[in-house]
Amino acid sequence: MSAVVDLSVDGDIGVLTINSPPVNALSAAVRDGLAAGVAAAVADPAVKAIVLHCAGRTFIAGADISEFGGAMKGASLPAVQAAMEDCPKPIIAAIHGTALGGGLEVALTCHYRVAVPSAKLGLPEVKLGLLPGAGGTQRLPRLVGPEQALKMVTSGTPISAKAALASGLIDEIAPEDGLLEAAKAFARRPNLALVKVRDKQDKVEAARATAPEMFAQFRKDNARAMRGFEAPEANIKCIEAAVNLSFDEGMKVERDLFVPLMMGLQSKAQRYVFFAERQANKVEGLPADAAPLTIGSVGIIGAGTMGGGIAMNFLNAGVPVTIVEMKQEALDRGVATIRKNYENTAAKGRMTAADVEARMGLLTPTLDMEELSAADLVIEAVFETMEIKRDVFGKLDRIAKPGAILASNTSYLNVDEIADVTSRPGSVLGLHFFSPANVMRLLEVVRGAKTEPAVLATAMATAKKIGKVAVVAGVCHGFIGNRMLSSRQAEAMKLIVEGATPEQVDRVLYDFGWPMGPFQMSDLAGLDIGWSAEKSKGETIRDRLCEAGLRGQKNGRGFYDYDAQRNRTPSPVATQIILDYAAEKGVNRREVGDEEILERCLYPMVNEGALILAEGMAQRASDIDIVWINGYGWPVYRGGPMFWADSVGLAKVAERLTHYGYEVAPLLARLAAEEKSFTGQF
Ligand code: T1G
Ligand code: NAD
Repeated sequence: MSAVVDLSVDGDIGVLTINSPPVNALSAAVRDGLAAGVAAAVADPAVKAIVLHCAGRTFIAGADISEFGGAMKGASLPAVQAAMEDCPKPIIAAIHGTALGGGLEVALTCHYRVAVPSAKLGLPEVKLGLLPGAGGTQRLPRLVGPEQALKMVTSGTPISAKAALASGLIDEIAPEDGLLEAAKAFARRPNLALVKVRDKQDKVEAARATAPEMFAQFRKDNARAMRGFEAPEANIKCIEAAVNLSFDEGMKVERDLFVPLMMGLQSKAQRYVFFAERQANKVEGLPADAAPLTIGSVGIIGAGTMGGGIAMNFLNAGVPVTIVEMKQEALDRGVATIRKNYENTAAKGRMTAADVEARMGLLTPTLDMEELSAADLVIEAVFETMEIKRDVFGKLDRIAKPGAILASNTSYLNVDEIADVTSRPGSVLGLHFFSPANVMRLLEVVRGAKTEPAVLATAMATAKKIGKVAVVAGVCHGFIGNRMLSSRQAEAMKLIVEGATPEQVDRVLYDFGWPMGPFQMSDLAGLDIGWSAEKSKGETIRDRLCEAGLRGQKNGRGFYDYDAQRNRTPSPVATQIILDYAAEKGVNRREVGDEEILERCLYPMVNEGALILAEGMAQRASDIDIVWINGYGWPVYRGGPMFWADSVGLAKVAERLTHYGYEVAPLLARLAAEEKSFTGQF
């Protein structure tokens, strides 16, 4: 047939096989191959029915995202789908791996669908700032009902084969190792009708009467999660059209809402992030033979806020963990927190009591660091002082087995200085998790000056194993994320001294798309992180807030006062401290506009990002964006700070930085002058 689609005939069954690694995406070649394959099968009198099957690890995982934004070549997807739906011979989709996006939409134009138990089926387009643009929003509700379809297209989360069978999305579950035979057997059923999903009206009509309430309630329940995104509401409108309009009218609504999303900046940003996340895992210059080492057991030192969360990642992946503390009370507290977290998850039905015990069963608490002698990887999460960390690594160096990887979860400190206290600096690196460590997807992998390639490769592979998005960072103060965060926090502090209020600054960044602003975040993290009463001299506003006993949410008093329900109101105490500080510094406070706040909080971050790139502390600009999206809540539909700066225009960013008295980073100045961008996306 074609390089990527083959038609073989087994008796009276034509088997169309797509073989286009890595994920059989619907590229032009695949579309052309499908069009030719269906035509050939129709023309072959021996063929009574057709099975659509994919080689490799998955069924079609969607349209080829890398083709978006370019001129479309080859057969159009609607044309291929029409040829399949209107085919005079039944077509059975044989699904394994993932049937996603355009892939599921192709399966929905087949007359029947068979899947193996491990298969996942979904329409994740909303995660790319899009909606299913090949009939998915009109055909899916006709099979599974509008309510289920609504959940699937607005969450983008695939469902299991079991759930797909229960909802009517598929017709049969095949044996895990017998998919093709089961699909052929299904195709040989006598008198198989040519069932066109587009003609199924029962479920949409049945929902019509109660639909308005259902859609209104859904919008209300999901308003917070959908805030700032354009695509979710467009998806909802399409499902509404499926309920209220004819199939063809609904298809027009889908098309009319799809195109502006596809052409829009949000989807451009989210597609960029899709590839950037996959790129981040690739370490430049790593020798091909730097094979990852096996991590069969992990040691963690410190069972505090971070140690406990880090442990859960490995327990979740079935890796035994030995956790060490200094005092029994701290150890008990740490272990109890882990168990409570699991029990909360079980209480929400997301895991069973047996799962809780299985994970806790993999955890060995101890006060004796010697028990780490067999661990393949040890992660230190003790207090953030160089002295304590060097002391711990000195001891660890004598205890850990040869070849063990020694990692620090330090937020800011110099990993090389920690490594130098050991006899094996090549086995040392930073593994910087983000709080809560069992939830946040980001892992900054801090490459030390002497970190060996295999150690780095192991860290990247381990990150994938525990479901983290790993980004390589160089050794500098605060690595990528915290280093840029410092510049934002510093500017935010200046702004409240000059006349803005913490509430105003927080509102501006909240409206930009962040879950919360810098002052709310400081209150949540705790105003006293890294603060000591002994050393405090009231030099900064934070010093003075802490000296006044304000600690943030943990004691209900910070930049905001918090009631028992955690509702916040601006703190008169904090406000007065800020006013007194400004007066003492002789600052004439003034009205500060929202745009100035946004520019002064974000442009310096970008400038710092340019310095980080130029120093090689990040491999690529998109890595910086992945850090901010997965570690600091940067709104994904704005693509991250570097992509966003490109969308604003680097000439403007440079001009505004100069206007605010910043020295523009040389890389930024050069790219602006050459009308280029950080990410190559503009
Ligand atoms: N298009 C192009 N490349 C893709 C791709 C796609 N749809 N999916 C994956 N890749 C590449 C990916 O970049 C990586 O490349 C390699 O495949 C392996 O992916 C009309 C508009 C399928 C669950 O959103 O969710 O259909 O880095 O590392 O962890 O309505 O990939 O090796 O060079 O992620 O095993 C909708 C996207 C498209 C699904 C596999 N579909 N893919 O995960 O491997 S829009 C999606 C995934 C659409 C229609 C619309 C995952 C996966 P490289 P990977 P994985
Ligand atoms: P924490 O104070 O909650 O916990 C530290 C734990 O280490 C305490 O329980 C303490 O008893 C234990 N400890 C100290 N010295 C020890 C030793 N010699 N042996 C065994 N246990 C010892 O602190 P945390 O917030 O979990 O931070 C730990 C590390 O993680 C720090 O380097 C911090 O900068 C970093 N970090 C923190 C966050 C965060 O948001 N809290 C995020 C990322 C990284």
